[in-house]
Amino acid sequence: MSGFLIHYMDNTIKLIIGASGQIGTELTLKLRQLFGVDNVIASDIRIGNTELMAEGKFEILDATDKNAILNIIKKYNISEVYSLAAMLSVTAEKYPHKAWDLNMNSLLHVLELAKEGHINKVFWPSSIAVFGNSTPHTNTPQNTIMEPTTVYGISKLAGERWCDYYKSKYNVDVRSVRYPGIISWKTNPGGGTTDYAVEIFHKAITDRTYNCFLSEHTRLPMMYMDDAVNATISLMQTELPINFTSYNIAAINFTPSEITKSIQKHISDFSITYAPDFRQQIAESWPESIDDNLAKTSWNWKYRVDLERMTEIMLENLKLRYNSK
Ligand code: AKB
Repeated sequence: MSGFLIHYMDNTIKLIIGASGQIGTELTLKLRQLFGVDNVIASDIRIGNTELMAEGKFEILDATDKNAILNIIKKYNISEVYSLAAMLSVTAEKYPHKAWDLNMNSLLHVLELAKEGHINKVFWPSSIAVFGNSTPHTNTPQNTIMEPTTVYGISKLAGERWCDYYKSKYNVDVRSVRYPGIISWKTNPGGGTTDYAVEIFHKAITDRTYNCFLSEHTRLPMMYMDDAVNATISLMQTELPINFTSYNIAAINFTPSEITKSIQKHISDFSITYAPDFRQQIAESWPESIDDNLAKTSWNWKYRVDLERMTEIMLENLKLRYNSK
């Protein structure tokens, strides 16, 4: 992973719940690099990719089982938990009750464990899905109208309120950002509306064409994985006062047509077709761009990877992967 090389003086043991997922995988790898393999415990309900499994400790864990989480906390003397297990926007529409159960209980268990004094610090991801049709779509402010229309968005908004409640009522140190769509090549996303922006790179290499489930001019906020991981770790490490629970963070934003043009600079015969489906409605309810001034001024957040650089990194790494098969 390119990017930041800050070294932190921190020997606390960290547990990642949902470590086999898209963000979990790369967050775990980066935390191990920064804090030492023995100080980072990965866990998930399913095993992760070869790199994640080969490198360090891994536990099979059901994020909805509070006792199982507590047992791992005690076993490894964990003091920080990154609680990433969640069902994303598209899958959550298919299984609303299961999604609510997973997204809420996994968070509430960790907040309770922090309240009971078993752990000192919690990271929990929120999302741009907390916003809805009535939210201003351009430069969406930190504090604004929030009327999410998806089960996933409702669970993220409720989660933000729970985090805030535990923070103000029980003094739990819980930190959070609202991730936009995250783009990466190591682990695929699964079940999200922004997943097209990863699929398109795979298809550009394997098929030279992509049939997009969003329409040509649907603009969404996005971020390259290194920036998302950097945001997460720097928020967890900052000693500056963290007064707000879930921070807006922003990097790039683009439409399917714009990302196509960026890919065509490297693969000139790449083409795209459009067949918008039910995911179009979800995308249209979300912001096009995000105002992240509060994160910038509160804990010095800044993204690094723009659309052109991200396209280069994605194509370079995926070409290597497909050529080695
Ligand atoms: C999704 O598309 O559901 C996620 C998100 C924006 O949180 N990537």
